Amino acid sequence: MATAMVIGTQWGDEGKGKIVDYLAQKADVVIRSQGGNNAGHTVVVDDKAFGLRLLPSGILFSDKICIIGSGVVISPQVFLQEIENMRSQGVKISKLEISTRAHVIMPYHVRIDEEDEKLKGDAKIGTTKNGIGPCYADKINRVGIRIGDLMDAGIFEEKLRMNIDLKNRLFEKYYGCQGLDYDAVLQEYLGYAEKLRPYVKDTDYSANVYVTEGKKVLFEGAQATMLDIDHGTYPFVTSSNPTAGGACTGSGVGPRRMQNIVGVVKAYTTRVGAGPFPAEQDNAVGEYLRNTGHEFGTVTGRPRRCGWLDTAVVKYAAMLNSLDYLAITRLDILDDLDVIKICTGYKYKGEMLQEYPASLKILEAAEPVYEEMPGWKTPVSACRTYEELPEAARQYVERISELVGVPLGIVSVGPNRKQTIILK
Ligand code: 2SA
Ligand code: GDP
Ligand code: MG
Repeated sequence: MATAMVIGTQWGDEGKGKIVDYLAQKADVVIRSQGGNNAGHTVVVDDKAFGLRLLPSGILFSDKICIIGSGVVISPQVFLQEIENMRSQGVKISKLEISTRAHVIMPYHVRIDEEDEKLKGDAKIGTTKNGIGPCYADKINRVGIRIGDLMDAGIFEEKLRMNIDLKNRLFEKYYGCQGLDYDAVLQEYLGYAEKLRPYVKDTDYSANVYVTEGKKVLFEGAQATMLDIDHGTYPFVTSSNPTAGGACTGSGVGPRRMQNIVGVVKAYTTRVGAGPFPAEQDNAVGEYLRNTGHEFGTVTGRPRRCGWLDTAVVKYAAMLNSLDYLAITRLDILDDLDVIKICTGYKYKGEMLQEYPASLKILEAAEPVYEEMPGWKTPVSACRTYEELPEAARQYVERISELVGVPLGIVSVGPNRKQTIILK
C-alpha cells in the first residue's frame, strides 16, 4: 500500500472508524479531509471503546502521524477536549498536525445552526447542530476565519470584528435574539490559539512530502456519499464532500496519488436526520436492526432510522468514488434473521430507474424493489477466515459485490480489530 482511502457508501455510521483503525495498523500517516465534530467514530481496541469526533482514527496508535487537513472545520473547544479525553484514557498523542488553512467553527456558527433548524420547522435537516453548515457557508462566502488567522492576534481581531458585526445584525433583526459579545469571544479564542499553536502546520505541504517520501498514507472519510453536498440527497446532506474527491481537495494531495479506495458498506442501511431513505423499515425489522445494532447517534444519541441494504445506493457510491473494493461491516447484526432483503433498485411510474435520481420528488415516489436471501441463523462474530463464514453469509456478501460491481476486500463481523476478515 502506498495510499489508501476509506469512504462511507451510505448515509454514514457504516463503521469507517473501525476500518480506518484496522488499516492504520500498516499506515504511517492518517489524514482527515472534511467534516468536523459532526462525525462520530467508535473504535474498539482490546474491548475498550474510544469515541472520536474530530481526531483521525489513527490517533489510537502513538507512532502514526495524524493530520487534520485543510478541508476540515475545527471547533477548538472540541479539539482540545478530545485530546484531553484521549490522554486521560492513556492514548499518547505526539504526532498530530492541523492545517493552517482549516476553518474555525465559531460560537455564531453553532447558534445559526440551532436557530435555522428551529425556524425550518418540518423542513429541518436534522443536523448535529455543531455549526458545520454555517462554518462552511462562511468559507464559501469568503468571510471565514482560518486556523492561520487565529494564530495572528491582529488578523483574528479584525476578522472577528467584521463577523460579529455581521452576525449580530442577523441575530438581533432576523432571529430576534441577543448578539454575541465581541470581547468575550475574542478572549476565549485567543486562549485556544495558544493551545492549538504547537499543532498548526501547512499540512498541504507536509501531506505531500509524506506521500512523496513513500510513507503509507491513509485518507479517512467522515460522513458518507449520500450526505455529500454535491452528490447526496440534497438538501438533506452535510456541507462537505465525503466522496473521494473531497479527500484530494481537503488534504491538498492530488488525485493521481489516490489508490486502494475502500467503500465501507454496512450490511443494512441506517440514516440519522431527515431526508429520503427508500429502503427504510419503519416496522419490526427496523426495530430489530436498531436494537440489535444499538443504532443511536454517537454524537447526539439520536435513534438512527434503519432499513435493508440498498445496493442502488452503494452502486451509485461505487461510481462516484471509483471504489477499488468493498469493506462490508456489521454482518453479525443480521445473524438471527430468517430472511434478509436487499433493495436492488427503484421502480418509478412502472419502470425501473437506471440511474440514482437527483430529484427528491422522484426518489420519494420511487418504489423499492427487493430480492430475498435466506439468513444464516448462526453467530458469525467468532469467524476469522472467509471459509469459516456460513455459506448463506458468504452468498449474501458475494451477492452485494455482484450487484455493486466491486470486489470484496474486507468483511467485518464485530467491532474489534481481530473481528476482521481480509479477502485481498
Ligand atoms: P450536519 O451536522 O450539518 O453535518 O448535519 C447534516 C446532515 O448530515 C448528517 N450527519 C451524520 N449522519 C450520520 N452520522 C453522523 N455522525 C454522528 C454519528 C451523528 C450523531 O456518528 O452518529 O451522533 O447524530 C453525521 N454527521 C452529520 C446529519 O444527521 C444530517 O442529516
Ligand atoms: P462511522 O461513523 O462510520 O465510523 O461508524 P460509527 O462508529 O458511528 O458506528 C459504527 C459502530 O459499529 C461502532 O460502534 C463500531 O464499533 C461498530 N462496528 C464496526 N464494525 C462492526 C461489525 O462488524 N460488527 C459490529 N457488531 N459492530 C461493528
Ligand atoms: Mg458515525
